[in-house]
Amino acid sequence: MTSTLLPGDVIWRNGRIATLNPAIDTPYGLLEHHDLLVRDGAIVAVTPALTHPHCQVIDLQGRLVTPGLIDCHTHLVYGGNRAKEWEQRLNGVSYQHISAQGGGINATVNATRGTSAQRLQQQAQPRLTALMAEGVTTIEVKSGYGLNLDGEEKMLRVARQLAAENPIEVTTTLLAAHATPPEYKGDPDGYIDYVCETILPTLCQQHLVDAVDVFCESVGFTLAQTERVFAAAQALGIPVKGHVEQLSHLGGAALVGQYKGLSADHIEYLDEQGVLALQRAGTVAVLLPGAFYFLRETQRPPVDLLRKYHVPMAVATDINPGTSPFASLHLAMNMACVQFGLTPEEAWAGVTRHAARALGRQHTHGQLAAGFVADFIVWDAENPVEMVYEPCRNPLFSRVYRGAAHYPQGQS
Ligand code: DI6
Ligand code: FE
Repeated sequence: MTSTLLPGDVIWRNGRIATLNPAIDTPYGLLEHHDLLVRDGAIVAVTPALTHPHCQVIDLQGRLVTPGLIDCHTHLVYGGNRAKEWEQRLNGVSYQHISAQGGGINATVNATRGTSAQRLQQQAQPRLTALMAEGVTTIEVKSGYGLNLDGEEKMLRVARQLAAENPIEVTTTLLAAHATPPEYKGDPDGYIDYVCETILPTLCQQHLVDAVDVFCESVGFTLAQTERVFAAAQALGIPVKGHVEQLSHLGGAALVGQYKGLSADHIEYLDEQGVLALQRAGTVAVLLPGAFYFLRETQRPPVDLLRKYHVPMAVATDINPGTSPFASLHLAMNMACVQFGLTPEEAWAGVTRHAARALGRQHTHGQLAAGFVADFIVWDAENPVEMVYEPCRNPLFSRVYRGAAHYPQGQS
């Protein structure tokens, strides 16, 4: 099968292929002097020196190749920004005071509701472009700043439109249970009714929802409210994930495990019981060091316990205007190493194969192996550690999405 070449096949010749395939027992699953055989946007083989009577050959000239990066937790689409609020906070104004003046998540809800879909898309595009320029080929985008049917639908449609207009795969997550909107002030249970009975089923029916997320936190929703949303999602056959144990320990990660969720995200306050629940469920732990940094947190996620129980760790940007205004997955990898003690190889697994699992795409994305999508990055770098070590120097040479190469301006 692997050596039967067909017209139209493309051989990417002589790369140093960091496959991130855990079955290959070298750092990063690295294979020297290997070729990638690509057919119809997918990888058919990773082998040494293919012969090529009829098909196109692209010479990698010994360059490093990795899987395309996957940012598995983002709030990429939003209106406005919260720069003034951040400045106020650094000038000593309390978060409660800012919230009482309509700040915080609800400030972004206001701005997002008041911005047209077209404008939201225009504003999200530079953030997406920045991530793509670093080699991101799959991204998850959450709703959560509409908090009513129209607003959530608008955000998810913008995410789908970005996918239609860019060489990137976008998965959409409904985060209607992000905060209680002003119309339901004092009645979060009433809002959860509306989420479960109206927003979720309507948007699922429109095929806008790949997964469902809840902000399970003292400033978000209780464990019981979270469970109601998870049960409604499960009844519709939609996988769940959670913003859990970020600022306190409520038991949200164990609940995500109970629902065999895709991922438990943030998890600074996760305990050993919660780690075991993730292990049993096969749920990914998503680390978000940008939010940890921006909020000047001191409680670190339990990386040693996650390692001990072999819970896969992903790393994502969490890009959002309130707690992580960074469109850089390289920087998130660097922060995961510096702040949380991941090794660079763990950080790479966190933005490739483990991030793929957090999106339910572990059988097709996040590794360079036969049967996986032909999403890969060619780098002018010796070693994958360089992108983690020096996050502001981007050595991307070319970005290949479904077998088609995109070169940054000025190269070809
Ligand atoms: N956790 C966070 O850190 C963000 N959302 C969430 O669930 C905050 C988002 C924001 O402040 O706009
Ligand atoms: Fe988030």
